[in-house]
Amino acid sequence: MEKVGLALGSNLGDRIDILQKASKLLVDNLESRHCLASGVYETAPLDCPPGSPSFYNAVIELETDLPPLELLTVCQDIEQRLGRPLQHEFNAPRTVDIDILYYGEESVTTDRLTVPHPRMEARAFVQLPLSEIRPDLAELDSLSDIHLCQRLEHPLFP
Ligand code: PH2
Ligand code: MG
Ligand code: MG
Repeated sequence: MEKVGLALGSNLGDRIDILQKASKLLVDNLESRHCLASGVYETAPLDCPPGSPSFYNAVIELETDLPPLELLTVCQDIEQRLGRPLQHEFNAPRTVDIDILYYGEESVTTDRLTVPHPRMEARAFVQLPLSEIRPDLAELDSLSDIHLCQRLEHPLFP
């Protein structure tokens, strides 16, 4: 069993409902008995097309026996079930994006997947929720976009 960190983001549709559904589908599909869930943050879009709606972001940690690429397939299947087309424009608004942040202590470099996530360190919309569940892994100093993240009252698991 490996502990895996997953970043969830939604900026299209009923964002809280979609994040809650995605979290439940992940726990159910992975049959994970371990689950750490951050709060949900509303965050300003970073590196997205002009006029993109704001995001809801959260991070969860689960455990799985699946190897990294099979875990990625599960994440992509759930993205599609929740209305995200498999082929999509770069950073276009999406019902849900599920990114693998870390997979235990493993590094993965393939065409489909790079773990740890190459951009997770610089992003407040990842580091802030991560700091709630794994403060040992988060680095909050020197984040330029931290003021663009607002913690909401909605729980990920209602
Ligand atoms: N995801 C991106 C690009 N930009 N900005 C915010 N605020 N939240 C995201 O989840 C996000 C983003 C690429 O997946
Ligand atoms: Mg992403
Ligand atoms: Mg993604």
